[in-house]
Amino acid sequence: MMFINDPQSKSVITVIFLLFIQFSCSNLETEEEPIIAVDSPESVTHPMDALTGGEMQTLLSVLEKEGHLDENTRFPLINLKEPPKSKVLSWANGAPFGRSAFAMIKQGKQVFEAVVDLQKEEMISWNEKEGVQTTFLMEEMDFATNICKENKDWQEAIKKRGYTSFDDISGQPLSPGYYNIPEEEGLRLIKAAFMDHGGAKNHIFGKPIEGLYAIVDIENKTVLKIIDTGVIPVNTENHDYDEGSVSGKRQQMHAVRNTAPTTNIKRDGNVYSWDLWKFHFRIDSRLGPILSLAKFDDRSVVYQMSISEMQVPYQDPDIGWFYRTFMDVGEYGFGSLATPLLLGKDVPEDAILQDAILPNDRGEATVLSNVAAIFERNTGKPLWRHYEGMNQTQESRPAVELVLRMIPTIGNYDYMVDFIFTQNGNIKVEVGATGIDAVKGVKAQSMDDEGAEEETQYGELIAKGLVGTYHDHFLSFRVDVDIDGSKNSFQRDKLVKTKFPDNVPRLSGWKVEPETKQSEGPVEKVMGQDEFWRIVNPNQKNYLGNNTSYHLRPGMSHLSLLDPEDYPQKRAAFAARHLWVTTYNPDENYAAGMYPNASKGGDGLPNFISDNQSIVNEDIVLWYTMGFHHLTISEDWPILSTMLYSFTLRPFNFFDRNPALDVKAEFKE
Ligand SMILES: [Cu+2]
Repeated sequence: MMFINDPQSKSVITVIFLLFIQFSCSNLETEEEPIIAVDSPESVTHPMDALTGGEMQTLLSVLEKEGHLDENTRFPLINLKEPPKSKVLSWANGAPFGRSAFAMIKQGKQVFEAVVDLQKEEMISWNEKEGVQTTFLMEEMDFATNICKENKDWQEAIKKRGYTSFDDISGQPLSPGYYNIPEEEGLRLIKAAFMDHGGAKNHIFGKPIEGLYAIVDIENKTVLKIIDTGVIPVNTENHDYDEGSVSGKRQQMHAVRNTAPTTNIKRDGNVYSWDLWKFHFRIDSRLGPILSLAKFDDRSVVYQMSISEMQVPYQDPDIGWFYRTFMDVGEYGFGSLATPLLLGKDVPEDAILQDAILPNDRGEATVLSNVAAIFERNTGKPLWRHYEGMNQTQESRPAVELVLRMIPTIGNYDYMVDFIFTQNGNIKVEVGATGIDAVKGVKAQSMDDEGAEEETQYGELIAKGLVGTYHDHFLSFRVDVDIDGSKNSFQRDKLVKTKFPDNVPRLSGWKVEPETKQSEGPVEKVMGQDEFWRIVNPNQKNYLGNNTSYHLRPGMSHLSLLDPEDYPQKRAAFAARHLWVTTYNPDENYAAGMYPNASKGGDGLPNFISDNQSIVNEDIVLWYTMGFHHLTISEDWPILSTMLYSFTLRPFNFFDRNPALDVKAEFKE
């Protein structure tokens, strides 16, 4: 979910939102020069490198030459069109490679997709896409909230709430979802909710102007409807972080530092090496961090890994809330909303920070400073250890890790996305959810108040007059595994109860029954059935004759509870299963399809698996759902402590023995 502040009141705009508002025009009518135009081509040294500013300029030049660039042309998405996988895999360092760009183009109501060869400066394809809604543009989000203020009904509703000026009121440009509502059919809508940001220092979500919502028709530049369900008194409390501590006794602490000033990280262009790991990293405006070609000891583990989509459905049937089922990656963009990382706070003091160069609405390159970090850390835990009581010997090895981090902020929520590499061959994906709960203004100040029960049916009272609405977060990670090569199978090792022989005094135990999944589809996990998920290379064996494999070790993960026939569920079908397996297809990158905004469902994974291809000894892709229900609590307010969720890829008979055996007990100076 996204928030754009009223440009008239920049005092409360955080640094990052200021940055983004600068990137976009303040409304659809005006034009502004880009703040930063990067037109000198940075060096591209790897086929997976993100587009440079110079390449974005080349894309625009080719479109202009072909007559496809005019004043109304906007770019909801521009990113690298990767070379074919076979070419990337056979590419040798220093050899030439092709460069192409993909562009999603919006010209008025029309949507086009273009692929441009950046070296030949030629158009490869130009296709119109009908019946789809693109990712929102920054300028549309600004426009949607500003136009409401010019609407008479909106002004009346605000005056009715005691406001004489509109200066302290901000709008939230919310995506509309899809609900088969005839008067909304085919329109490009933003649904807006409003906040009073007067006097707010840290965040502005504590003073919702509840009961007042607007539906804005972006394409026709009109307010379709103002909805006023009645006045709810606007919260007057102070929600600043330095107010209202629980104990009032906490003292400033002596420094607790995690520093690794002697870096073991080597960087060659966008290829990083650390310990036995090597991988490529780039930042994409839609997906955020993309990890490619991850190898351990020169053996392939992952061809590519990134988030592919996220859905955040709220659970309140209220007219101002039911539609809130945000698809943050495809509707807003995880890379374009990446935020600066603060050394010593968001990341360790000696982290290496990296900028992103991403396109704005007009396709011009802009720089987002310090939005990615790479660092190593000593976990303070043993990687392995044993105390041998028989002879009183002890051996321990310290567990150090490499972490790659970005933190997109999608309006009220901040998502820390980490890729973590360990010396024993694991890759862990960890997401930390923090930021601000989306709250609904209610009359109840306490659960003892009359009416409080009714007002808290779909959320908890987390501050006076504020209900944290129940919701979920479902993230789909696309993991193109290449375990020792591209041809892999997916195996479920099911643990089954066994009956011990009658001559054994004990009754039962368990053994493993492996099952190779035959064709594309979701993995239906049965409650009470313990199983291990493995990606197996049927063509490679370790020295003991076991096929090499990696274990996908899931973390705690919840599934969607929505009705399968419900539109939000159909639009984010991925959220109803823990895991999906498909064959590799370079055009299948987004779990809910290329155009999730106002989609009716069916695209993405349900479409990818519809041809039911064999996945045995094939190039396969895993789609892991990291889902969590959020029961809001008073400790969430006024800001959420970071909650962590993760899954891990862990070697499973991939090595002949423990690959961390030779980790040294001492660090060198
Ligand atoms: Cu939440």
